[in-house]
Amino acid sequence: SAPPSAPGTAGTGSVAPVSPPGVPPVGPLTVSFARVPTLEQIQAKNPGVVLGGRYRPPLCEARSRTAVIVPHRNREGHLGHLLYHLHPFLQRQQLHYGIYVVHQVGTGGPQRGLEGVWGVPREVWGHWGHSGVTGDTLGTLWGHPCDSWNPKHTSVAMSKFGYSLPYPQYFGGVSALTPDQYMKINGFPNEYWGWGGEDDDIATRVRLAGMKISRPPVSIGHYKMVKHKSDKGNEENPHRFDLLVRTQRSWTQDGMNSLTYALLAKELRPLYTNLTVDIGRDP
Ligand code: BGN
Repeated sequence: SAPPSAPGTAGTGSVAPVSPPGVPPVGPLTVSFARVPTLEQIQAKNPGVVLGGRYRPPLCEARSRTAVIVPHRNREGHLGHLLYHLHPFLQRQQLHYGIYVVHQVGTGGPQRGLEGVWGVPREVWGHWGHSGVTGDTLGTLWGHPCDSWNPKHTSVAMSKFGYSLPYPQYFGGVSALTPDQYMKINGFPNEYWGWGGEDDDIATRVRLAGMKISRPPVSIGHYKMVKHKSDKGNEENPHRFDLLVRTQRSWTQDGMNSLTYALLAKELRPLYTNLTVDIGRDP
């Protein structure tokens, strides 16, 4: 059934402009991972970015603000590639944004997956309180959404899946939600440790909360992943099948309303805000 339409939304028939006014399209990008750019090189190319990795378009007021949330652990080279491409993408879309890199430290045992399972730290809400994007994959963001009612899955064409969806309900990689949407699904689950299943849980939450997954066309949602070996401490989660069977019963109790963590550090770096959080350990 069709989702109820939210007041003030454009409706599904309208089309957002291909590129923001005054910004000439640059077309498809060639992304090479041959050399990791240094933070100094990235800073020099992005003079409009201020301390904490924030930017606002100089000639207009953005309609919303965007917090880009990057779950990160032990992949410094990847962060260089991401920042190098992401800052110019976001500026060309004339977004008012900030990039938040969230490092997790665990106190032992296998740690929670890298894919943003621990949710959006309250510190980010406090500062930005608007749409969030999570993921550890490079790609364009889908700016200026016409459909403001539904959560967005933006990484619809990833290199590791031959630039198509691996399965229709796939919600992994990069997604974008407004705070309202995030609260409607009670945030992300906290019970998944290790690799796999948490994105399927989030997709189920979206459905159970009466929303649908909204996606950009493949030509826009193109993502090239940095190749990497499976992370130590992020082995496949053997409990993920059992957890997924329980989502329908557990999602209202497990999520934003049960999230606990300690903020250990918050540093404003030139190209991003660095948050270090302790999310505890696998029970
Ligand atoms: C799926 C994983 C996702 C992962 C994609 C793509 C599970 C749950 C099995 C019931 N889901 O199989 O988490 O993003 O593959 O790699 O493992």
